[in-house]
Amino acid sequence: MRKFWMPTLLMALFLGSCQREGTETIPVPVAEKGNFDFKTERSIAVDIQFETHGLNLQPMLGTPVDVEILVDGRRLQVGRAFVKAQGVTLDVRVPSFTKHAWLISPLTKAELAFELDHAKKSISFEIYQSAMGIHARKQVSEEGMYLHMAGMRPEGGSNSRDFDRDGVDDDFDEFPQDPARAFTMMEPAWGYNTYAFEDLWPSQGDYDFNDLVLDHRIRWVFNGKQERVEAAGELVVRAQGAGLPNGLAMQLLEFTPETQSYQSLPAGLLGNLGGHLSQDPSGAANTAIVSNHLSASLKSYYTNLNDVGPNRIPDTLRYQFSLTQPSAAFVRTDFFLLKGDAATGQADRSMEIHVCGRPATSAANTEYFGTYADKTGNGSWYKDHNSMPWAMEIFAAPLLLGPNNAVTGHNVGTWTPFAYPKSKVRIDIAYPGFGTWARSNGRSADTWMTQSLSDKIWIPDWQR
Ligand SMILES: [Ca+2]
Ligand SMILES: [Ca+2]
Ligand SMILES: [Ca+2]
Repeated sequence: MRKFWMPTLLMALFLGSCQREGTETIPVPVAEKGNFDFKTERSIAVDIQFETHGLNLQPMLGTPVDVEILVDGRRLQVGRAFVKAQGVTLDVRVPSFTKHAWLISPLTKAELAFELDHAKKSISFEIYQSAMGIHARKQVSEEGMYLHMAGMRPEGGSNSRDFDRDGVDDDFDEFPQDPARAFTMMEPAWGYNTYAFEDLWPSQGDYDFNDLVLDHRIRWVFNGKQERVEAAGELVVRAQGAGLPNGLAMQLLEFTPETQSYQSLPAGLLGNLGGHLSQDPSGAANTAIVSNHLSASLKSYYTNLNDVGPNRIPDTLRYQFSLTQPSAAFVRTDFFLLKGDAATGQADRSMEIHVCGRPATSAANTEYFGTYADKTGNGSWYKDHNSMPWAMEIFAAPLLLGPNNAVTGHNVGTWTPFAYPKSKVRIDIAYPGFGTWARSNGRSADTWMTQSLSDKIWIPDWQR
């Protein structure tokens, strides 16, 4: 179970090319064998079983352990778990470029440092990160950590101040009188992730990834057992192609670190939809509709594309949902485009365009798979014959490296939104590191999204 996934050394290949009228032929940067899913993040599963190391953390029960990473010279909290009798377990999403992580006890300031790299090494604690390997950077003594963490705790402290008896101390319980809720985590921890879509699927797109551009963040509520119970999120529609009456939908998926893949969750988990989420009439498991016609759903129509560029403040669509039972799974929200049908003026529920590597729902018409440029099949989802995706979710964190901005609607520290390419400008032209990143299966140039050619991207007016 606690296996490291050891990436095999893969040859970088140029497969195929993109021939477009009036432009030169440029090799498309693709990953070999199509097994690269263009992820700009890692999911790290942390599982520290203190008991197996003979440690008694009784005095620490109910107190948090935080995960912090280094971003732009600052350490930022990206996850939190609470010490249980058995140990600490949690999962966090971090940007791919993350090289170091720390586990911190806010109570005692004790910390463990970890280095994330591609090597497979044994570790003193049961901490694993399946895709790239996570191992102890310094051999911090377990005994030392125990003494330090435990020694700071007042006598008889454990659970003595847990009013609602959910296993989380009042001092750290965000809902101290609610046994069903204990704490919240924003994902990403700052800023927004950006979904960027091509909407010509199953035909080949032009790789400018601006037919629909959405910023997204979500705040999950956990109970004292580290299980997810409900969430609320925001979708900021930043750019939209004018051609089709596209829609947007959401499904809940489970992410499995061991295989770095997404699976369906048991049906019926998604409940109590609110805000801009409504029942999906297709009956597909754990899905909801955001909009059957995004342009019509928005207060003002805008494209933010073509020769005009971004000229409108984007609308923010807010939503909430709950889980019908608390889930310990690594639940992820997957927003997918419903392709517009010009004949009906509505989105076609059966034409789903997902971020690559994420499975279609049962409502998708499978007859489209394998047609035109689509090569979905054999466990590979939504990549074309050049192994390029139709959609990506670009993790927010690296964009903190950008300039300071007080962004209207995005006023989150120094976070800078992903600047999408101008119309007809391929993403690997606008972002010179993209090709290196793709050809290396994400090993190199993992901060490609921070280095663009300024005349190839749109920098929104409202950003300045
Ligand atoms: Ca409590
Ligand atoms: Ca509580
Ligand atoms: Ca496009």
